[in-house]
Amino acid sequence: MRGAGVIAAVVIMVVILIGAGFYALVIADDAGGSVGFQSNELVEPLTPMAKLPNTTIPGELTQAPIAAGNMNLYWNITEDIYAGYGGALQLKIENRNPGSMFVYSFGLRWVDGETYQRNCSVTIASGQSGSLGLLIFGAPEAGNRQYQIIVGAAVSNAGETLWYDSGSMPSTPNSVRVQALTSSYGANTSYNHREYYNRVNERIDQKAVDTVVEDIQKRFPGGYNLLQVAEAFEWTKNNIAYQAEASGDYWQSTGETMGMRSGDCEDHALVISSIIDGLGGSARVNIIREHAFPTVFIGTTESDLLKAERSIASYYGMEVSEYRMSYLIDEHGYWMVIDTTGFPYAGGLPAKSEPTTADGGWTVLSEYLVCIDVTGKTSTSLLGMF
Ligand SMILES: [Ca+2]
Repeated sequence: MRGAGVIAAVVIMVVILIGAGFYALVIADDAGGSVGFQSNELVEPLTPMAKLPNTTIPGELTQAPIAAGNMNLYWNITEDIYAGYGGALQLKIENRNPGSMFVYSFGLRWVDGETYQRNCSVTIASGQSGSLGLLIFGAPEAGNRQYQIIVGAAVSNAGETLWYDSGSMPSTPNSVRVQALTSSYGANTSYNHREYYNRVNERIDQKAVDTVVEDIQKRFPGGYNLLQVAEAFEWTKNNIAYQAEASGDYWQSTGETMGMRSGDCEDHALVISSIIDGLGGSARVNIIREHAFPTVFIGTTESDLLKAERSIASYYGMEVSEYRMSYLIDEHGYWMVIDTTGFPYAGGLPAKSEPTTADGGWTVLSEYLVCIDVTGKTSTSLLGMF
């Protein structure tokens, strides 16, 4: 699976390197140095592993069936699902059985096709709801298709003295249109365009997010690491409402967005970039046609990339084989996408982008890609061309 993803990424790298060479020559700050990150300033995150789910049924098993099928399923699924590449969903269950439910797996099964499932470890009391988390799934060829949500669970009697393993239970089928893969736009990539560089960095504000940063560091202690980055992604997605602008393109400062608790894509990008900056990491805001999305530096080598994928997968309770990361490559290394308005997880496909291969290649839907380093500094040189 990794092979084709790397091939796609290498194509992107060539484009970016050409852009980097060009802009390095023409952009300089007041002191005559180039603006943006130097290689030795980029901070590589640590890659700790979160605990994977324990799927052991939490009690004495009985062979005498206890009915378990009385539940309501709620799921958010990516608006677009692509041939081969698939999509992502988040599942929530309301337990309407008289006893507790222990859910040890869930997934998506294409009718007449493949099944994608993963382990989880969620106990839900009678009458309560529980979130099972994230599933990243593949898909069949383009066209009208049907899928079922499947839930693997055990249910207890009312006193929780005995548990019965109900196995894998499917939902009724749901219809969806699977989209065809697209071709790469071959976006022309440039770096630290002065106007955008200042527009981004004037609005970066560590102080406006310092309580969020402290809270993330308490929950995921130790040095700057990728579990903190995933938590920053989830915090921003869950606490800043997405609010499209009625007209115009107003870039809120981080302080404004934190006050309003809402904003559109660039406002989200600036908040999460400020949090990454506060955590000690290196972020970027990437501007494309009708969209802006952030990325975070994760390392220089393929081995760094794999460690990063394992760490982020573990944050979501997944094996690395169940996870897929979208990233960009340039002369510095790998930059993971953290677009809180795109696919609903750290490393998910950004908005205004589409997959180009079943194995993880993707393209922005834009003729240009302007990458802006989040340094928190602005550049005021009148000598610069940009
Ligand atoms: Ca805005």
